[in-house]
Amino acid sequence: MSTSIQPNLAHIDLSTGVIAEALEITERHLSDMPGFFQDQQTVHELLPNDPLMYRVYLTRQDGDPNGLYTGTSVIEPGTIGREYYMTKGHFHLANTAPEVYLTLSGQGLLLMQTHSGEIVTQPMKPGVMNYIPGEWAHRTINTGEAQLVFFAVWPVSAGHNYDSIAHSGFAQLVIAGLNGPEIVANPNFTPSHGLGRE
Ligand code: M6P
Ligand code: ZN
Repeated sequence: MSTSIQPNLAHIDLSTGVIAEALEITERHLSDMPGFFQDQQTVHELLPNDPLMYRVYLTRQDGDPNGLYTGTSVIEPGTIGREYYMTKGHFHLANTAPEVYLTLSGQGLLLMQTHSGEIVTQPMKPGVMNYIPGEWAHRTINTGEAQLVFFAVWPVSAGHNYDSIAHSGFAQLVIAGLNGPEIVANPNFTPSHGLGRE
């Protein structure tokens, strides 16, 4: 008798993002993001305390290559210099694989960009769904004073390509201005135009 993939159920706390049945919890601290923030002096000062930037709770359907991952991400509030806490950001290895985010609590921004230089920025707040097409790198940024909590769904086959973003950065930075978040050009962005294979 063959074993079929079983239906799954998970309990998600809508304010904290904690998934009771999470099979994997990933924590990313400042030390996991070398070179991601512009203000290296502040990074240097904060590294001994190595603050938590975000957690990812993941549920998995093992053995289903055509399946979907589901998870939550919880980004802490805070800034490094003037830049808000954010995720590393990535392209998908299978570069046609899309992803969906649904914000559960908090406030933030979603930066998206393609290898050919297109840029789209979308707000994230409770009840907002963001659809990220394949080929668009994506990074989330907590611009609020509480945790930013969102639910995500993406294909098992997608995979994460961190190298391109770690090397080039995003074209835009989100910084704390006098009247709230400001989106500014990243002076250190090195576009990977035309490479398309990272
Ligand atoms: C979302 C999804 C995950 C991703 C996580 C953190 O939950 O996109 O696939 O791992 O955010 O983002 P990153 O992997 O870029 O650190
Ligand atoms: Zn993704």
